[in-house]
Amino acid sequence: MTSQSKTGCFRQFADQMRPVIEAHLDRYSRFGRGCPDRLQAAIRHGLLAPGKRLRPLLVLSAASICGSSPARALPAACAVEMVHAYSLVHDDLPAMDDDDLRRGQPTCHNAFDEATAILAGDALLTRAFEILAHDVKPSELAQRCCLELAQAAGACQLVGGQSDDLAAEQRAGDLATLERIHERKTGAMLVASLRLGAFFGAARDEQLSHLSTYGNRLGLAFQIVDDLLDQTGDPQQTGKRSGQDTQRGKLTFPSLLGVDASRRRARQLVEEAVSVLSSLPGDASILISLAHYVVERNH
Ligand code: GRG
Repeated sequence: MTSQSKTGCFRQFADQMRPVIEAHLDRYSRFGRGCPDRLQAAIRHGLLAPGKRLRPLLVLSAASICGSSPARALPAACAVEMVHAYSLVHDDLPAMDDDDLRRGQPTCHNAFDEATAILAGDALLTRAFEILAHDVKPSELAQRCCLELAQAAGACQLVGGQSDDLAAEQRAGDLATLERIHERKTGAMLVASLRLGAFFGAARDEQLSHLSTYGNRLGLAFQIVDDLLDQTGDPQQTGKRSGQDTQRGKLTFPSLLGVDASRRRARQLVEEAVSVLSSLPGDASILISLAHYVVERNH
């Protein structure tokens, strides 16, 4: 099977749902009275810049595979993208990765200023939980989504992974350490996206556990490809500068394993991810195709 046909199903779903997700993100990032114009512009700069919308697409795919209409899960999909956008805005700051290009545009602190970028990130993070609390019904489902997302974005997962990643700069490390960092920094938000979507379909514990395994393997494969793109990618396509990881002395998969073994590890992780989907009752073709897209992507 060609790579185009393996990824076609996801691409078709993404092309159909991305404009819907983006219309909701547009609406959710208009704050009204009280929000300073410059702050709102910075929030929208970080959020609405052309991203892949992978996490919201995972929410909608998991909702669908577990028997819910994807439309019902749209507020949760937007909440996850808002947390992701906050993490990118803060990751790009001078105190963290100090990047000047993101999603093909100047990073938020470059387009505005550092204080405004910090506040834009803060506002994106809090808006995510406002959306869940306000727009997810019934309230028990909203509470469950808030808890899951807060844990994934918190000190033991996304923030903890980021902290360990920064601490690992310029230091030697092994594969187990690297994978543990990225299971939290990259994987936790992918796992949370899938679980939030599955909550809408009232998935059983066993289904949730399979989706978590899929998300964990997908997260590691995604990160390996991200590291490879930093080394070998085309900035015109990735929308960010290449070679940043090497420059900062980051612990990465290609620096530990080499390029070829990293590619093999990413493919192996995708096979593992796909294999757990066969035990799910719904049609998993979008998630299978998405996993292949993650290793084939060039941005
Ligand atoms: C600041 C708490 C905090 C965390 C930052 C997201 C993150 C953690 C760092 C971004 C740097 C990075 C390269 C992370 C690895 C993978 C990743 C999350 C890439 C960006 O996600 P994509 O490729 O981006 O889905 P788009 O722009 O398409 O949404």
